[in-house]
Amino acid sequence: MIPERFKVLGDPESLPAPVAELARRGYCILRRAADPEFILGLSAGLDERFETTPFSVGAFHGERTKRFHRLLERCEGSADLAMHGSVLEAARTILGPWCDFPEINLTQGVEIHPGAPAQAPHSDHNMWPAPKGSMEFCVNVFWPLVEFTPDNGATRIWPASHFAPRDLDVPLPEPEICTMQPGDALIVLGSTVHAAGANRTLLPRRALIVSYCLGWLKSYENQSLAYSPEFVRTLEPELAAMLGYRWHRPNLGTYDGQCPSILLEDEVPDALATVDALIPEHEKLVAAYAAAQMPSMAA
Ligand SMILES: O=C(O)CCC(=O)C(=O)O
Ligand SMILES: [Fe+2]
Repeated sequence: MIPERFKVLGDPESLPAPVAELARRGYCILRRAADPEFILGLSAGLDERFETTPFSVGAFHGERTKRFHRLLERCEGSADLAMHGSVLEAARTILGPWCDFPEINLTQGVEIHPGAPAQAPHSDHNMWPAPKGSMEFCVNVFWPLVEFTPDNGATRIWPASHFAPRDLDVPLPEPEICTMQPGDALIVLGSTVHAAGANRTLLPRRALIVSYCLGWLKSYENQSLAYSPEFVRTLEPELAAMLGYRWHRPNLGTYDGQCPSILLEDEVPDALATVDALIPEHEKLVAAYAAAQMPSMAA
């Protein structure tokens, strides 16, 4: 069984396996999605960044956790994770029915330090105050940089919790503990209840998070402030688009009335025409209205 909203994706049997599992269970783990050596190399390059990052403030993020953002600029190689083929296919397939293309919601390095209590179980889509149940708002991907164990805070997941909004009066059942190795990737729907576990060991539990959301939403991290045009010019166009450097029909995320990819050109004119970026339905409406005006204009 899959929730009603995924029926638009077609026959579950013909979906890529991770997407079918996301639709059925609300999460999936891709084992060995990346080379463990590559992941350990990324982690080694982040020692100083984690060292200098202050502890988070507030009970949700957790005061025994460290988190930093703007990963694409701060962690060389992280663009490969953001653009990982199977992960991106899953994000695009799940979010595709409701937007032209997904955008990056956030990129984050996270350390759950010794003594950190378990995080409050939550669904990440609750950051958007809109009715839930008819579409997915985001797809999150956790890349462990160390082994995730039941003792060091491995992510906890409540399977099938993506079927219906959670009733806060009903206690949650026992979660699945996502034990994983560097190189694995855990993909979680925005509707699925999950949380970081408690760290009862002596070492931090370290991971990277890449979250994708509907291309027309306000994202957790303001991507186009996080990454300057000078930096984005160094990225591939599909990733630049997911960082706010492509407009989203109809007429969203524009710069001076045009597609913001203009900022990636060598010269940006000071005087620009405002250009339509409509969806076919709007184009038809506008054209039909213009056609209906023709006779009276001629008279
Ligand atoms: O780090 C984890 O295992 C989960 C973190 C999480 O869900 C969050 O910060 O929203
Ligand atoms: Fe979360």
